[in-house]
This record gives sequence, C-alpha cells and structure tokens, in this order.
Amino acid sequence: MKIPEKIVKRIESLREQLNYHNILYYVYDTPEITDSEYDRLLRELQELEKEYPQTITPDSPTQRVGSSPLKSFGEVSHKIPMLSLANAMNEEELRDFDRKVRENLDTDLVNYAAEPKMDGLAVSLVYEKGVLVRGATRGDGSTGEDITQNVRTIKSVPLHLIGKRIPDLLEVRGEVFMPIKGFQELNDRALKEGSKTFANPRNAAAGSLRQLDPAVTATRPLDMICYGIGETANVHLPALYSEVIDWLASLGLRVSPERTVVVGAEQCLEYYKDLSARRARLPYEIDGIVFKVNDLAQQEKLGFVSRAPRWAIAHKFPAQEEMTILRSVDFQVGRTGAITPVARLEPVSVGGVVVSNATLHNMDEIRRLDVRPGDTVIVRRAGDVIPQIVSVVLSRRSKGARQVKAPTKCPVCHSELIKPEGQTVIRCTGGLFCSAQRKELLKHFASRKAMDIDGLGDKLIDQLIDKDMVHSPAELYRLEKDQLASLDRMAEKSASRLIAALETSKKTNLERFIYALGIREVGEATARALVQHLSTLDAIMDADEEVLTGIPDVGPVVAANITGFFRQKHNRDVVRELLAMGVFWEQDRSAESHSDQLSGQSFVITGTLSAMSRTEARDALLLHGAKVTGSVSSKTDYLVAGEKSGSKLSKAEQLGIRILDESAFLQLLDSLK
Ligand code: 5U1
Repeated sequence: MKIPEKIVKRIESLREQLNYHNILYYVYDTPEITDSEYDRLLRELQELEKEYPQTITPDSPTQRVGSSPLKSFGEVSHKIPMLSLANAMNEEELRDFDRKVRENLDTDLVNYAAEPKMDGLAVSLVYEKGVLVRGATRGDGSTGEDITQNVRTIKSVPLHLIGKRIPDLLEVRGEVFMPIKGFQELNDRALKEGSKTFANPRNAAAGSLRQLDPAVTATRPLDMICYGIGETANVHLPALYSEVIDWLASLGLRVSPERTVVVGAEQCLEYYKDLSARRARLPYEIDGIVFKVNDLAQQEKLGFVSRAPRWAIAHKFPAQEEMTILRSVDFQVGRTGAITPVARLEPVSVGGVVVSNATLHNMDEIRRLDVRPGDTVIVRRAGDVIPQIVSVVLSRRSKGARQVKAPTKCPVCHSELIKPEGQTVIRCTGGLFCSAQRKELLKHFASRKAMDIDGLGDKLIDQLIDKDMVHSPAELYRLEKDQLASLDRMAEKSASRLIAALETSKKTNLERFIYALGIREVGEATARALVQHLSTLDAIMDADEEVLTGIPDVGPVVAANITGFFRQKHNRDVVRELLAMGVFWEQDRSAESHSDQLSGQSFVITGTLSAMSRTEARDALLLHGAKVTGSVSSKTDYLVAGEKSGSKLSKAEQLGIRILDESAFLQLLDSLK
C-alpha cells in the first residue's frame, strides 16, 4: 500500500520535532513546550506508526525500547582504544603533572580544560550520518560489549543528532551514570519490595546498563555526559578541546555543565577547591576533576604513555568508602515505632569526616549483607546521606562471628513487636507507652516546621521523658517554670524563655498542626493538601479513605494511615487536649486569604530574609497557589533572594530567571492581598 505523501511528511515532521524537544528537555534542560504538548506529539506519531508500521525507523523517538531481551552481549572492538587516565592524589602530584606538561611543551603556562570526573561507566556511542547505530562499554579499552539496545533507552542520548554540520561518522565517548535522586528512589523501592539494593550510584548504573532486557534498563534513571571523541569521518575538528565539546553540545549531546578552561596549575587547584566545596550538593556523584591540555596540537605533541594520555590527569577527591570494624548492632525505635538496626563502628575517617555509626535499614538488609559483629566492613559516606555499610570483607571474618538476632521485644519498652505482611519493617506496638516513641514524637512536634517551639531541643525532650515529666504533646503546655528550671543546663531565665516560646507556639495554622501530630507518612506537603481540600480539623479527622484518596498526592497507604490514626481514641484525646490547652489557628484562614493568583508559577527561596523566615515566606507563596521548590532549574519562574544568597543566585542569573530581592518580594505579597 502506498502511503500518502502528506502522511510521510507529517511523520517526518513529528519525528524531527520530538527529537528536538527531547534534546531541549533532557540535554539542555531548557524545554520550550509543555509536557502535555510533547505527549500529544508523541501520541500522534505512535498512532500514525501503528497505522503505517512500514514507516518505523530505528531512530524514531517511539523506538527507544526496541528489541526483546538478548541471550548475551556481542563484542565490539574499539578501533581507537578507549584510554584510561593517570591520577593525581594530591596537590603535589597535580603540580608535578603540570610541570612535566610544561617541560615537554617547552612553555611557561598551559591552558587546561577542566570538568568533573563522573562516577559512572565509560561508554562509546557511534553515530553514522547522525543516527545512533551502536553503544559499547569500554571493556578492557580494546574490546567492549555491545550495549546498543540499552544506551538507546537513556533519554539524554539522542537517537538522532541535530544541527547543520552532521558528520558521516562520529564516535562519541562519555560516562553513563545514575543521578543521586534516581538512585535513592530506586533503592527505596527495592527496600520496600525487599529486593536487592545497590551499594552506590555507580554500581546501580553498571547493573542497569548490563541488563540483557532493555525494557528493564528503560526503567532505570540513567544519564550520560560526553567528554571526548573516537573515530570520525568527514569531520574538520576545531583547534581546542573546549571547542570540540561545544560542538558536541551543538549536536544535541549532553556535556558537563561544569566545564571550563583554566590557566596553569594554580587555577586548576582553585577549580578543584571550588568543586570540592560544591560536591555534596551536585545532583550526581563525581570522584575527581579531569584536567586536559586544551590545545589539540599540544595534546598530539605530548602523546601517550602505555594506555593513558600525557595530556590529561584525574585529580581525585578523597575516597567515599573506607574499611573499618563493626563493633555491634543496636536497635533504635523511631517516632512511628519502626525498629531500625544501627551499626556501631570503630571510628574511621571517610572523605575527611569521622564515621562511627551507620544505618542498616532493617533485618532483611542485615541478612542480605550477612554482616556480623566483629566483621571488617566497607563503609560509604556520600554527600549528606547517612553513612551506610556497603559490604563485608568475608576473607577477614573471624571464625566465631555470630549472626545478628532480630529483637523479639521492643528494646526500650519491651512491648510486642509486629511485622506487617509484605513489609520489611518491624514495629513496636507500644505507641505513646514507649518512651522512645514519645521522645521522637515530641521532637517532631516541637520542630521548626511543626509547632516551632523555640528552645525545646532534643536534649531537653530526652530529660522531660526520662524524668517522666511529660507523656504526651499536650502535657508540654502544662509545664511550669520551676519544673523546667530544675532540669540540667536550664536556669530561671531559660525556663522563662521556654514558657514564653510554648505560649507563642499555641498560635499556629492547621497545616502545621496536622503535620505536628506525626501521622505516619503525612509530611508537610500532605498536611497542606489535606487542609487545602478539607479546610477544617473536624473534616480531616472524620474523612474516610474514599474522601482522602480523592485528594491529589494521597494514595491508599497514606489514607489508611490517616484514618487509622484518628480511629484511635488516644490520638483524638491528644488533639482535644491540645485545643483545650489553648492551641489555636484562625479557622478557615487558608480559605479566606487563599487565592490562585500565583498558580502555575514556580518559586525558589534562598538566603536570609529579614521580615520573615524562609518557611513563612514559603507558606505565604503557597497560600496563593505558587509552587515552591528547593533548587533552581530552567522551570523556575522566580528566585526570592535574601541576604547572603549563594550558588542558587548565580545559577538563576545564568539561566535568566527573574530575581526578587526582599523588598520586591514583599511588594509582590502586598499586591496579592
Ligand atoms: N570528564 C572526563 N572523564 N573522563 C574519563 N573526561 C575524561 N576523559 C577520559 C576518561 C577516561 O579519557 C580521555 C582523557 C582519554
């Protein structure tokens, strides 16, 4: 059957548009069209391809997950070997590298291209006439594995290059990695399902790329950043490495947003320090900085030693994994009664911070790791994530090492423990009878985003519970000055201040109050959604699961937690007592001043504001329907920048986002009244 010319043209146009918008979204992070418009275009193409399957080409945006599972990976030989990098472990070795480069080039000062070393896997992509035809792992540098079907599923890898100067042949090299957020979500899901977790984002990326079934890889949040080229045909390369990278970016390939050019060893070290300071806040893991002589003619002159170029070096960051001994495993009880095993370790410095405790999540994790007291273990600390035990060095296990036994009673209150069907977590049934749960609940209740009781810190709460002075949140409001003054590290003045803070905290809002109750899985956002949709405390307390699941973001599990919480008489009593003690909010305040004037607008707040806290500023924006997020991206509409705004301000400036200083922000709020 002949396909009408009009249809062929439309299919081509849709593919071109989708490819272009995919690159804008995933590679440049600057989408031009809405997600729904993108989906409309994709659906139109899918429907046309269903009707005319003979038009389907491998580079069609609908064909990311093309093939069925493989039996094994084929081999790919790299015509130009994939090299490795020499390492500099400290400043001296970096200076040494620069000195040798200068000596070999007989020059005083060298320009270096600098970029982070992504902690992932080196991969080669081959484009023939702009179409992705092959993806391969580095392997031993000469021979790798054919992972074409898997790299095709990575959204930031274009199936078709864009731009005017598309070469006949282009082999691009770079690193496939898993962003931290995606890694954490993947592991959280695995923990919930009781399946295997990954030790770190690098292993997760490797495990995902080596899946024989591309449909599995497609579910993994992989990304790729390109840093070099291999084979080419019909390409006229520019003179500088930095220009090569700019050219790759112009073809729709993702390159490092942190890339820059520095002059001499001093600037290399400054760049290293700058990125070290920002390392924990980057959305992906990096293990060092790569410096490359920027002039390609100079690179050629320098050549190679064995498998590494003389013109490049990786200045490594301190390791994030170290070995130490597991002394013991303790069991802690959280706010909702969840029992969490905690590893007590021989203190060890990991990346410059002393680590003596690590989380073990749950008993399944202990079994999976088969970790036993006395074992030598590998501990990992990355960014601001709680340190974790990655694995056990079995060859160092001593003979009598005994398995960890699961507790049979709550380690604090000795109540019965339960393990709900299908869940990995064990819980204490003691509720507020359990002093550990009481402590955690009170800490949550008093915290800044809940009742915000200034001066009621963790140590004080521990004392109040240990001395049996408080049994429920409401009893906090019955405390008298003399009682408080009798506690350790308290005196008349601090006791008076705390009484005043307790009084101040009584005036709150319903969102904070609901959040403060500590209902399992009801965070600030859910509390806000409950208030926005149900308006009053009574309506929230009496809502059934059907009503609750009708609220966006409230799923069946959260709904069951909420109804379960309010079914318990003692929880209703706590609410009643708090109100009787004088906790109040202006009823329907949210309904009165609520508007949707900022709906669809996304804000980020940074720095210090003098007229209000950041939480208050956020609440004020949310009240008018704005979205408030934590990080600046191309989707941000406004940055509210108080005093001492740091990297968020520079990023917003770079992206051309509208910036409101405090007075402009206050004016905006005024105009909404
Ligand atoms: N960023 C970056 N990572 N990385 C790894 N650049 C870079 N270059 C490499 C490697 C192995 O090798 C070339 C210098 C050959």
